[in-house]
Parts: sequence; C-alpha cells; structure tokens
Amino acid sequence: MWEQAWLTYRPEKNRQCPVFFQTIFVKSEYLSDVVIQSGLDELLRAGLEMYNVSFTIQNRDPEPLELGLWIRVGGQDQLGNEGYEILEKEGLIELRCNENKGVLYGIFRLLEIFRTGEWMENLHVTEIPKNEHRMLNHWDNLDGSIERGYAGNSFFFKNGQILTDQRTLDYARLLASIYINGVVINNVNVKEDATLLITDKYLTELDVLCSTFHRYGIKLFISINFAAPMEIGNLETCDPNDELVVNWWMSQCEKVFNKVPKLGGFLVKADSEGRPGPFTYHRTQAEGANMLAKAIAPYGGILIWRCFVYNCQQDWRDYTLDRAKASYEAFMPLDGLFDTNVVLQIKNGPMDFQVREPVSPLLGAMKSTNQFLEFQITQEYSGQQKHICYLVPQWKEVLEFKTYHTDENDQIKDIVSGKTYHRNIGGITAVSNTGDEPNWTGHDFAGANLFGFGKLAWDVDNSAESIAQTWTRLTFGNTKEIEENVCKMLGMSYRLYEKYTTPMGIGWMVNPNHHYGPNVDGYEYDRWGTYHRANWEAIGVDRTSLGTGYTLQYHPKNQIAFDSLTQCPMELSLFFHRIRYTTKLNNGKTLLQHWYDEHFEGMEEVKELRELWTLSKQYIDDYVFERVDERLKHQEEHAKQWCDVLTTYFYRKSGIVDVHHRGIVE
Ligand code: GCV
Repeated sequence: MWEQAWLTYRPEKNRQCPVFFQTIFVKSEYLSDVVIQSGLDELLRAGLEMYNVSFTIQNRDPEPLELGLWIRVGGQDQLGNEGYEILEKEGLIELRCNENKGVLYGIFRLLEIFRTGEWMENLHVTEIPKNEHRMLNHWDNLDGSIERGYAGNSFFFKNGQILTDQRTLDYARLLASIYINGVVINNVNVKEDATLLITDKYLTELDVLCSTFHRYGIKLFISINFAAPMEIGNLETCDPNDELVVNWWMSQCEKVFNKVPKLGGFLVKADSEGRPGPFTYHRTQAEGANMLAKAIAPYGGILIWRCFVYNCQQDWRDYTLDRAKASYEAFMPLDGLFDTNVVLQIKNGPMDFQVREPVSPLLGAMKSTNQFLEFQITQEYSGQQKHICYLVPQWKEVLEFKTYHTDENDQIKDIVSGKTYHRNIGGITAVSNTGDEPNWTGHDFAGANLFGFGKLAWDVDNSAESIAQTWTRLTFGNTKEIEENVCKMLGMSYRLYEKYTTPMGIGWMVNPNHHYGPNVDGYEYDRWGTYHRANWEAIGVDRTSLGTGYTLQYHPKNQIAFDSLTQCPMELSLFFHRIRYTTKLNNGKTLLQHWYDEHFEGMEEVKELRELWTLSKQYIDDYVFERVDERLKHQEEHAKQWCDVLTTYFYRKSGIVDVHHRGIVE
C-alpha cells in the first residue's frame, strides 16, 4: 500500500468543522464536468477523513446569510483558464474562477489553507499561474525500471504494460494539488518497447491513462524515438527531409491522435548520448524538430525538443573542446527557425544538473524561440534521495538570475514563462523523483522537492521558506515544533550538501555510471567532457574569454563578471576559472584552505540534521521517524567519506596542509 504524502488528511479533533465540508452551492451544469467533479471528490474525501462529514449539494446560488462553499464558474476573464479567487465573508466562501481547472486548484488550495492554519475571517486569495506549462518528465522505462530513479520502480509501466490504477489516480491527485498540468510518462532515452508507444500495441492503454489524468487537468506526453521510421517503420532512413520519413510520421501521428485525442504531444532527446537525431543526416536540430512538429500540429500537439546535445565521445587529452559550450553552439544559430508549436527544453545549467552550475547561456539569449527550463527533482547528483537536499533554493537562484539581454532586470523566470519575448509557449519542467515506494520519493524529505517544484512553477515568487513550511505542516502535521525543526533541516540542506561534496562549481567527482559517492577522478580520463584537470598546483578549466571562451556566450555584463576571479561569485569560481591552490580568494583564504574548510564544516554541520530530527521524534509516526533517521545516519557517514576523500586527494596532490590540522588522512 502507498501513503498520501502531503495529501494525508488527519482527523481534526480540536477544530470546528468548516462550512465548506458541509454545504456546496454549485449550478448543476457544472457537476458533469470531470475536472470539477475531481475537486468535489477531494473535498468529500478530506471532509470524511478529517471530520467524518459529507456535504450536501445545492444547485442554486446561496440566499443571504446562508453558509457554505459557493462555486462560481465563468465571467472571470482576469483569472484566465486556471486561476481562482477565494473570498470569505461572514461564513460564506466564494470560489470564483473562469474555467473548471480553477475549481480544482481552488479546492486544493482551500484545503491547504485550512490544514496549515492559514485560515482567517475575510480571507481573500487570488492566484493566477506565472507559467502556462508546469510539467514533469518521468524517466520510466517500460520494463518498470526508472533511469536515475531512487524511489523504487515505475508506477506507470510494468513488464511492458501501461498501468492505470488507483495509484496512478492518486498520483494525479498529488500533482493537481501542486498545479502540475503536464506529465511526460516515459524516459527520454527511448529504446525497445518504448518505441512502440506510438503504435496500436499501446494506444488503447495510453488513452485510458490520458483520460485518468485529464480528470485532474493534466495532459500526458510521451517521449519518442527519432529513429522510429527505421526501427518500426521499415524505412532505410530517418532523415527529416526525406519524403517517405515525413509521410511516415504524418500517418503515424494521425493514428496516435485519433486514438489518443487527449495526448499533449511529444518530447524528443535527439543527437545526445547515443540517441539518434538529425545530425546523422547533416540536418539541423530545427529541421528535425519542425518535421515532427508539423506532423502533430493538426491535433494541437506540442513538440518539446531537448537542447542537451553534446559530444560524449570526447578525448580527455583534447583541451580545445569544452562541453559547457555545446548546447549554445548547436542551438543559438537556429533562433527563430523553429515552428510555433516547438518548444526547446533547456537544462538549468550548461552541463548536467550538478549541485551548482551557472545558468545556461541559451536561456535569454534565444529571443525568437519558445523555451522550457528543465530542472532535475530526482537527486541524481544531489544525494540520490539518501541525503537531504532541498533544491528549491537552487531553483530560485536560477529563476532570479539576470541575463541582461533586454534590460537591467530581465530574469530567467520571465524569459521561460514567455513574458519577456512574448512567446506563445513557455514554462518549467523537471525530472520527477517518484516511484512505487510507499512514500513515493524514497526519502520522505524528497517529497519537499516535488511539492516545491509544483508550487514554484505555479508562482516563481513563492519563497523557498514558505514552500517548506507549507509542505512540512501538510506532510508531518500542523504543529509549530515540527515546522521549526523540519524547515531548519530543509533550509540548511542544499548548501550543506554542496560543502561536503563539490563546492565552488567544480561538480562531478562521483563514481562513474551510478553517480553516487566520491571519486575525484571518476570521470577525469573518460569521454564525457567533465574534467577538473587538477594537478599538483592548480585545479579547474579556464572557461573565461581567454580560455575556452565559454563566458562569451553570456551578455557582456555577465561575461565580464564571470571572467574576473574577483567579480565571479565565489560559489562558481571553479566552474569558470583554473585556480592555483595558493591563490587568495575574496574571503582572504587560499583556494585550497577554502576547499578544506568547506568540507570539514559541511561534515560537522551535517550532524545537526539528525539532532533536529531527533527533537521531532515525539510528533512523527514511528515508522516515518525511523526510515528518515536511518537515512540521516547514512548521510552523516557518507558526508565523512566525501570529506575524507576530497581533502586527502588534494592534500596528496599538493602537499599543502590544512592550517587547522583537522585530521586529513595522509
Ligand atoms: C535520461 C544525464 C543522466 C542520464 C540522462 C541524461 C539526460 O546524462 O545521467 O541518465 O538520461 O542526463 O538528461 O538525457
């Protein structure tokens, strides 16, 4: 059996049952709407679980002085198709919205406000999404495994079959409660059976799954294989300019959308890490994307094309190539050449979801192309859901980064929403961290990242702290004591993790393939373009304009700052610079001393996490307490391993001692 994460409705013994659990005023014409019905189902469920009451429905407007929840749909253009307004006046609560999704979202929010104790007389809340598309990408394979999954197996697929059951329905509820409105269900690395998702073998099952998620206002998407015309269509090529290929996709898409009309579109990883793409035929990424976009345009489909394109067959001896530059080089010249139903999906940094990277220079530089920003919720490089690493602070930094491409204040958040450049599609997407573990995310605290992503994608101005508070109260219980301790743990976790692993933007230094645990040279003499190039006197790749030239991909204002070691944010200094161990940083310490300090401090501070958790013991269910505690114990031990390996390695390389003599292993 599985749990309900932040939708756990605990019995409320000490509070009076609010009116919205008792009487609902709603016109009968809205009751046949499946999305509105999902909202009412949720209210019913919450009322039963919290107060053991169910509501009566009145198909009319309330009379003066009547109490209850009044659902009003339509005539609220200012709220768009997803926004809502909640107003409390003398015991009557009005939920106003323009369309059905507003009802669903408004009900979830109403429940949240009540459950977290934010409820007050004359409450007035208006919410309109800042991003039209708020999506999750699942890297689930059809055999049930999940690439970079740390919470069990897939609940979408098992043994080559698509699953639609109570668990998938509960997932849709969880996602709707955090405003997610799009989900890609399968891995971007489309192989074997997954290629067949666009064939009769799966279309009926896919349609059933799409209809289930549709009830929660969520559109499903699938990742497709660019080489499908060859692998399943018996063609000899998948050249996007070949007429046979074009026709094959046209007719295949007609079949797909006829059978699965609610499908949102396709996601494509092409010319990346062994996946096929237009480069094989000397075609551009735009030619590849547009060919597919045209095939799904008649059905209103969106074609999401990833920009994670780089050479993964690099020679580590070759200093002329810099992987960080690859995406910009491939896509920037194509700005303005993509069809209107194409959106480019760009990872937040130029490399690959490291604990800290600069913001991808493509974001903001491309002015005439739709863009989605891609985050990674699954903790591939941030502790694999064995360590606590609350990622919302990282995402906030990305969203608030100023590109300077239009003016002094343009921020990534307005670029990806489409606002800055008036794009017709925009939004934020992230790789999901869920699986079939009872608590969905393996580590209970990883739930905060999923919850936080949804809340942030809806409103990028939500603070990391307020999101953490809401999540904590909903998940563990509505008390001040739990909130204080858990939020403190979440608040310190990202910076902590960075300190004892790979600070200053150097990244990697993990064991190859599974990417868990320290291994400084794990990727150093390999083909992936992820080098630190440490020797006895210095470390880092010079990515300045005098080095690989990567900084030239930014607006001159950022380029100048990143080029200068003194102006470059210290936490990114080793991303941009090659630095001698003895060079003094802005904080007055030498590089190596700072490195030692970061690691030893991180290793010490991590102990506080377990202490704080222990303080919460009396408020938390035993089994939850234990499963988190077990992981915290591991995190503490593993932080020591990181610290020891990463200090010893550089001590041995350089011979430079730690001025505080904290016991580097010789
Ligand atoms: C799904 C990284 C990960 C891969 C992932 C890839 C991507 O390289 O390690 O597992 O593939 O990113 O984002 O496509």
